[in-house]
Amino acid sequence: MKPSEPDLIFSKKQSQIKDFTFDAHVVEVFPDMISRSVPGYNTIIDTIGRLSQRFVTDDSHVYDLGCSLGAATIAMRKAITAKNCKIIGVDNSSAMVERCKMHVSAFKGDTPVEIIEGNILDVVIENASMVVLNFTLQFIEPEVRSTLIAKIAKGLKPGGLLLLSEKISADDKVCNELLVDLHLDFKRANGYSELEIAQKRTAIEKVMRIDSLPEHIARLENAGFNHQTPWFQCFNFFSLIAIK
Ligand code: GEK
Repeated sequence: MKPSEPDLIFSKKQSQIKDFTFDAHVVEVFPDMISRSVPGYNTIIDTIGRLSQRFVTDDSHVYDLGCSLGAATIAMRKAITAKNCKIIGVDNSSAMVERCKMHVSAFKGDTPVEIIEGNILDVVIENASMVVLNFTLQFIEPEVRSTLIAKIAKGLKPGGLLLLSEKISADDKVCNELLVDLHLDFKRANGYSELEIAQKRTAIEKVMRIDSLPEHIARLENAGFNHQTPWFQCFNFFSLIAIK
């Protein structure tokens, strides 16, 4: 597996900052970028593996929506003990998909994996025992998020699990500012400069639109999930499990 290059994408002053895309440059640095930017990322990936051992049932499908380089897919493939299952990873960045296929093939495993280049809004979800949306929903147009969550709920078998991780905003303004500040301190502690932080924020603000925790909870309830709880939160990043 190709090791990650250090993320220096926003380290030099850019005269014009373009909207962030998951292109070939981002692919090269992605593991470094996500682990230095998302608090708890490795814990969440490990836990996705653990949950797959519990929730994935024989003869079912598992979906990793917005799979990037396949970290969650690989964690699940290592942990799944159910028989005759298939993991389907989907991402609409061709650069991500190409590298993801290389990563997945570097790890042997009994569960077959199919990595598809496509829009998760168009993918059919059926016979699913587990669906992962690990920091992907925030990149989907807000108007269609409910439709996507409803499609996932419909495609899950009874007792099936959705794992949803997102960056969130707190409804209370004072608390929200504090969480944002604590996250910026986390990025500074991981070596990002003020210039890198500011330029990344400008690049991402139009493509990543975040919801509050109550908005997520209401959307899941409306989609028909019977049980749900956040299981992880660090600053303004959370991960939640919802069971049909
Ligand atoms: C991980 N889950 O490492 N259809 C398919 N893919 C999409 C779409 C879409 N409509 N929109 C965005 N993506 C991963 C991390 S990263 C999160 C997920 C981040 C893809 C996009 O190409 C990117 O690979 C991924 O969603 C979001 O566990 O970088 O903050």
